[in-house]
Amino acid sequence: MNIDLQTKMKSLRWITPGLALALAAGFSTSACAAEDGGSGAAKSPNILWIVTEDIGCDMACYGTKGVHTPNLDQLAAEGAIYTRAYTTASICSPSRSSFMTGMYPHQVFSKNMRIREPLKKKALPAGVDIFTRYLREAGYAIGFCGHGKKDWGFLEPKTKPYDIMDWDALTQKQPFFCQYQFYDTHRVNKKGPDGKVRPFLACPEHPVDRAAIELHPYTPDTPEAREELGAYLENINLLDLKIGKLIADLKAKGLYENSIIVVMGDNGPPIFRGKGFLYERGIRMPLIVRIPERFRQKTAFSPGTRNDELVSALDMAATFINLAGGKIPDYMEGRIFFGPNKQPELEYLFAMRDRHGMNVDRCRSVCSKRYKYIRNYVRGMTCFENGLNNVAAANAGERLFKQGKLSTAQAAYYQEKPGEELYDLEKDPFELNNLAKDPAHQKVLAKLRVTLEKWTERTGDDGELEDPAALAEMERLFNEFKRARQKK
Ligand SMILES: [Ca+2]
Repeated sequence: MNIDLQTKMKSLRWITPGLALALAAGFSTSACAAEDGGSGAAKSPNILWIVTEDIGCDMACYGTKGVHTPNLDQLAAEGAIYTRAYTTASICSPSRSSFMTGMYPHQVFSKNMRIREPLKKKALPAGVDIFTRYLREAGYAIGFCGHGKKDWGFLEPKTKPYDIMDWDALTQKQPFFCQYQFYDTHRVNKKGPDGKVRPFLACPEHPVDRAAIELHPYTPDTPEAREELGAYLENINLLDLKIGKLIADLKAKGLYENSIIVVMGDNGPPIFRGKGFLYERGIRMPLIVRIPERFRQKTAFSPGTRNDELVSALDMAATFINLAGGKIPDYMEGRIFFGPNKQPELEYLFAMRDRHGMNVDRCRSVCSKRYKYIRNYVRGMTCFENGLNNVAAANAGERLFKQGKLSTAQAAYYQEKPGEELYDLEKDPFELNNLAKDPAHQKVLAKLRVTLEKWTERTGDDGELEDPAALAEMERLFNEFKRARQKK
């Protein structure tokens, strides 16, 4: 063991009364005791942080029908399921840049989705770093396993963010922090054995019945939408199988009862109102936390808890550093959302969307426990243009829209976005009834508008769109790249 005295002292807070008695009696209570040189001190917990892709709260434990997710459901049954957890951006690069630093995307120069020449990536602001550094400083071995996507919008910092990329090698170290990533729920557009291009990988073990899927009311009900949503849900079944194997391996290694497990997504699924949008489908992520009994203390939750606190992806950094007994840097925006020193729930969470590829937009949102306010700064755009164009389900919906065959809720996707949107999430969870012009809600609207403005000022969100000349050059290079790829 290579933990300094300070870290060891901090780890003592994890001793439960029962364990303290056992230790006093000289019992070896776990497989870890031997690694502690026989001192009997409770070790700091391992932290296994499972990061999944483009996913919503679509597991059986969240109430979704027709999926087969026994492993995630079991984690939720043994731990806590969070129903109001949000990312800060609705697409990979800004979201990941944000949760890996504990800062909002624009604070780390990453509000736009990926930076290509001639736009230059910037280094992180002075003093800001990837949060894994603070866990390493607290004595943790830092692992990065599974799918190796970083996708940060800033230059990689000089301090190495990860030490070990091999799961078996990492789990030899105690305590470890592992960011274990799965790509499965990301769209792949691969040819299947029948030669047909499938948007997602299949899960033959647990297929999803497309006809039985419950579509959200804003989704045009077409065979294309059912196929895409069904394929996406089937991928969640596939993801669940893989997470099950990972947990089985953790158990086989004797580490399950010594590891805190956190499962979360990076942004919403690539379907209507999902990835690319600040609606619930775009930024509300699944979040499941399991704490082994030996690290559960009075302030922590009991197994099977449903937690409706507002939690941000920004909270991961602060929470993990705290679990490791490290020092949380002052610049971080997040709070400790569980564990010792848990901090109170925030009144508001903020999210943003800017340029995605060549799709320029600028939207901001603030949500409270009850309401969500969205500000759309670029006018004259539809959701269709803003996100899912060239996707079969969206195109099929457009055909019906042109024929006047969509409901009001479905048609909104193909109509100009309003400048301001206000939703009562309690009464209207699908965000169908925009209250921004409702006289009865002007006070709420004004309050959220001011809250967003204050946040804009405090966090230095300049919101400026990029230089049009640089964007035009980037578009030219992007199209060149696309043409070259098509020729292959
Ligand atoms: Ca993603």
